[in-house]
Formats: sequence, C-alpha cells, structure tokens
Amino acid sequence: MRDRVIIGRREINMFWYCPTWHNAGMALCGGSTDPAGADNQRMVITMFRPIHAIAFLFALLAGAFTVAQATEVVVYKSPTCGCCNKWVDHLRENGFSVKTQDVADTAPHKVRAGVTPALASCHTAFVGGYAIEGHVPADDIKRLLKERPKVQGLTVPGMPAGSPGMEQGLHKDKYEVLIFDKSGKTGVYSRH
Ligand SMILES: [Cu+2]
Repeated sequence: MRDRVIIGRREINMFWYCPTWHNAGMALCGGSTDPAGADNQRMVITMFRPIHAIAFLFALLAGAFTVAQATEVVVYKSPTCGCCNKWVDHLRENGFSVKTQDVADTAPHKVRAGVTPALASCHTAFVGGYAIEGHVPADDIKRLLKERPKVQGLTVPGMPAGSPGMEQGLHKDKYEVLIFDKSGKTGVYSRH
C-alpha cells in the first residue's frame, strides 16, 4: 500500500507490465520477487515510464503481425479441385488465413516443396517455411508451427476418405500424417 501512495500514476504503467506484481510477477519486470525488496520495486517503477508502455505495446502489435503473417497458408491447387476447396474451408474454420493460387499444374510446386511422387496428394501448400501436402488436419499444422521441427513439412499422401475436405458420410479411412525432410525421409507425425 505504501508503494501505491508513493507511485501515484506510475503505478498504472507498472500494472500494464506487471499484472501479478504482488505475487511472483517481478521476474517479468526485470525486478526482484524478494518481499523485502521495496527498493527494487521502486527501481523497477521508475524504469516504466509511459514511453516504455508505448514501446511495449508496439512490440506486442509487431509480434502479433509477425504471427499472423507466419500462419498465412498459400495453397496451390487446380481450379476444379473440389476437395482442395473443402480443405481450404477447413483451415479457415480453424483460424488460418488462406490464400489460394489456382494453377494448371501443381507439379512444379510439389518439386519446390520437396514432395516426392510417393508423398503426393492433390494440393500443395506453404506456411511458416513448411510445405503441407494434401489433406493434413489443421491441428497437425498448428502443432508443427508450435514445435517448429527442422523438417520440410507434413503430408497425407493420396486422399484418404474422412480426412479434412474428404468427408464421405460415415465412411472413414484410417490415415497417417507423415512428417518428411528434404531427402524424402518420412516419419509418422500423427494417426487419425
Ligand atoms: Cu484432395
């Protein structure tokens, strides 16, 4: 309470940064959690002037922008591919922003993606530096972007029934999402 009285309006800035200041949030502020560290607390408070709050907000916005850019999916597909469009819908429903590119031939994009014929499906997509081939579920892509392994990307070879965009009533094939590297080596990323 003593700090509150002393700090006045700077306390407001403080709380922008340190919502849990009175608990264990001092690490976030670069200060100390030492309960006897009243001096530390005051030192931290003088550091957080409004200009810092503004800079911090800009940093947050820039970060959010980068994330939004990183999660934009660019999909190369034939203009007549219905299941490709349904997969795009599935991604959008799951929060991805998707840009579609209708192309007469997806093969050059598969080569660019490092997708060998054995790993190929209908559409080829790119997101966050990864290649995504075929009907990969959105959750697997989210996991990939979170874990960021050093690989080329994910694929669901062929077009298994029941994968996102390939819904066929009650009929569902079991299928695997494969993770693959530049040399075409694969591993199982998830089973559905
Ligand atoms: Cu398809």
